Amino acid sequence: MRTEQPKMIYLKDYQAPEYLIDETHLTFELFEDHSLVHAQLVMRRNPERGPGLPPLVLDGQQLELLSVTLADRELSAGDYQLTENTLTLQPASESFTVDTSVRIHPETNTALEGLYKSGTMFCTQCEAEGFRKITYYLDRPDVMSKFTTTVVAEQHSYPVLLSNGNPIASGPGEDGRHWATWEDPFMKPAYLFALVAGDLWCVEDSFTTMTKRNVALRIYVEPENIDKCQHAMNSLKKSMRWDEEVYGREYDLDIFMIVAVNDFNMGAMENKGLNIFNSSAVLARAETATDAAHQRVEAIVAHEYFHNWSGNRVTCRDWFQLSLKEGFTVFRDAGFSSDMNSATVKRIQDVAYLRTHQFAEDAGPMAHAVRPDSFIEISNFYTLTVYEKGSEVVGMIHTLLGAGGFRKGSDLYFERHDGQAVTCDDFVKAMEDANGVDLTQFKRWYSQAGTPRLAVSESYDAAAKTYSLTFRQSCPETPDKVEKLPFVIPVELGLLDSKGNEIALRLAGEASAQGTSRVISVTEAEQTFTFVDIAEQPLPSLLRGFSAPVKLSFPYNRDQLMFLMQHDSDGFNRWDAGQQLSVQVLQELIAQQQKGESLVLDPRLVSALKTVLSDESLDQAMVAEMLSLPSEAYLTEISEVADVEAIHNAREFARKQLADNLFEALWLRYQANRDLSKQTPYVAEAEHFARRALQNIALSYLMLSGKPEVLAAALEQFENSDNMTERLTALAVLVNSPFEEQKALALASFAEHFKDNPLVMDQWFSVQAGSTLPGGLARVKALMQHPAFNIKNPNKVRALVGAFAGQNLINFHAADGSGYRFLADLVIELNGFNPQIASRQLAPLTRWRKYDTARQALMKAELERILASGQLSSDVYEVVSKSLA
Ligand code: B3K
Ligand code: ZN
Repeated sequence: MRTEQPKMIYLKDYQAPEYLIDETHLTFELFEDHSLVHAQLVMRRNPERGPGLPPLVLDGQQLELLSVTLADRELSAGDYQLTENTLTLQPASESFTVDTSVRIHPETNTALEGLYKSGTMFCTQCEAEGFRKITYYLDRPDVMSKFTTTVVAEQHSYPVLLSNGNPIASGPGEDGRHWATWEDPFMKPAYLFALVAGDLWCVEDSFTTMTKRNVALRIYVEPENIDKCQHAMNSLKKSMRWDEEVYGREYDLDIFMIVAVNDFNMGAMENKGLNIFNSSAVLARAETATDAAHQRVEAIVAHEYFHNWSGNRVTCRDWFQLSLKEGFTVFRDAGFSSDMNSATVKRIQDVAYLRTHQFAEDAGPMAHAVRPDSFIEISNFYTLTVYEKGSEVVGMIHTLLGAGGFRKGSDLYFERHDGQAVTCDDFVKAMEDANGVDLTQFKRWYSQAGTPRLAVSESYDAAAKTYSLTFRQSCPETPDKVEKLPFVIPVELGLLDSKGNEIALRLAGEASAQGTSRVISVTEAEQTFTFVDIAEQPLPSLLRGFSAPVKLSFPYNRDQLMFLMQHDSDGFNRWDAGQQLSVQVLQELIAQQQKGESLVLDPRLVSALKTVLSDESLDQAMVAEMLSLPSEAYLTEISEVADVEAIHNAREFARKQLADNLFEALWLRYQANRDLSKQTPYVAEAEHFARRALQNIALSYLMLSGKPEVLAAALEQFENSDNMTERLTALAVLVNSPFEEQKALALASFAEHFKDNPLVMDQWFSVQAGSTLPGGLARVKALMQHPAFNIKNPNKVRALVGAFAGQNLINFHAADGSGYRFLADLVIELNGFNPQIASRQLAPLTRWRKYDTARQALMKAELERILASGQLSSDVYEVVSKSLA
């Protein structure tokens, strides 16, 4: 816990380090009640910083200094200065060695940063600034060093001793202890350091790289999970091949390891050669993990693997550049997932997520640019903006340069900067140089926060056969108050004629038409593009594939949206037309509800979805996506003032109407797919994901009918499924139904069956936390007393509290403020032992400006109560203080 006043750090203050660390030699002696860390740092003055020998200021937190030696002379207390966060020494020559010994306490480290224990095993998490909790160091990413690591521990409890790189020696020690030494030949910053010691089993495989080198692949887990690693291993091998084929990137060490741990603050970590994963991002098999969990494992394994090049070989100069590695790597993993599964469905899911959550972040008090220019606590900046919007920014470069041009740029980037710590500017420069283009204006995407709006209007001149589209861009003010200049917005578009055919696109001034779908760049505040040879009034299909992260508006009427749903050649835009239609219809219902009128659903939505549902040629996953109404969270995001009850009631009303009106069609598709499920063993592949997705969304609609045959079907699916995807959906529909007796029985039998599997129990918690039936908070409070709940375990907190506050909006936003009070109490408690998780859970309260004045006051009061609660971590302090500013 901090005692110093949190302070703002600015990008403009960046300076290269005064000293460099060429070699880092670490020895860890692990014990049950403390651990000792001996570090030998081979250092020199950074020639970039010129002559002179300024003091050497090493970072260190929560370390008990036992000894320090500078250039072979042991120092006494007067020879150095110690503060809460630093150790300062005075070097006497340009090159020297620093040796320190410190005592640390992984066994009581509940923040899960630095060296800590997860269950019985030791593990580390160093990014961003956790290494300073292990030893005194220059803990910044532009200090890259060659590491050797020796781990010494008791042999019986910790038979497996791992660190980065290749194993070079091991042997027995005294008193039943043993040791192992690892050497990492690649220079790396300290945030990529890792150590694991535990009683682990491993699944082993191998991969032959494009230059025919053999790489050993190992996934380490606790013994009871050894049967749940195959999917992650398959995903790893696919990722390695894909990165060779698509980016020309080959793996570089002789061994690649993944370790699964149960207590982890996020998904996973890309430590060099030794990725450490939240067990939820590794373990997957049919009986215990859903299709979504399988796809998440595949994506995260790929993401961490891809970091080996985008992050590790080429790393960040400073933490303001975080999106350099994260935005790019998300873009890479999205490309991989698209290639492994359905590209359109992947895009739909990513965009729905971005629009709901990143747009909300961008409109809230924590809004920041993809490359922020200040922060208090870097852990707060692992955000949707840095990751997801950062990926969109890289994606726009890809769109502007084309796949070939982008590949030339990435090749140049990796070649030019291998082994370096660089900036987002260096990335863009490589793209520019490889393609001979100027991206100066484009770079505003890195420095300007906020979601741009793009209002589009049309005009058709029948006599001249010209069709003009006028684009007006603007960007709302964000807390940084930075003036917004026009962005470069790539808009992919097409024009449809009245039969739904695509029209050849020729802009005024062009000699000939250039295809039927093309990208235009909007670069000015207002800009008009005129198409010629347009024989009839067309219907535009705009922002195909969501070619830029903007809020586009065009005055479509509902019939036009239905037309696009059927005829647009762009799958993403077909879905998006359906979403826009649903939004219009739902907003109408919300308005009816607010005026106290009786609710009437526009029958066009029913008939549009009926058409979708009866189209057997459509990818079933697409059908499932098109049947999914915009979420309450998204409807909240697009509201001026979100009316919690009206949004919930309108959406539930629409769902019930759709269920009643589409019953036959839903029932047919449900039964056909459930029959197939019964005949086919579980396969984790796109076509099967698609079939189950449609089956499950059909079931959740059908259940709203309350018909006994549907209840019987849900119970049948719950009891007989061989996989978690079907079983969990059946449980969820029962939990959200009025059938109290069946619900209670299902919950009890599920818990009894899976009580020893913590990841499955997380899903059991989430399903209940997400139930929008009245009494949500009481249910969540009761579940916190359940023996499987543990507030110290981040997965449990996310499964129960995160699901409640983030997804169960009608209960969380109860008008009496009880949900807010509950969350604030929890944040205050979490702040005491895990600041990163506390700060994450706080997010729903930061959105207070979206709600009515009564709720605003209640939410603000809770934020103020947190602020006044005493010793706040810098993590929580930053989010709360910015939210109240
Ligand atoms: N780089 C890590 C995230 C570290 C978060 C530190 N608070 C995982 C990832 O993005 O791959
Ligand atoms: Zn990452």
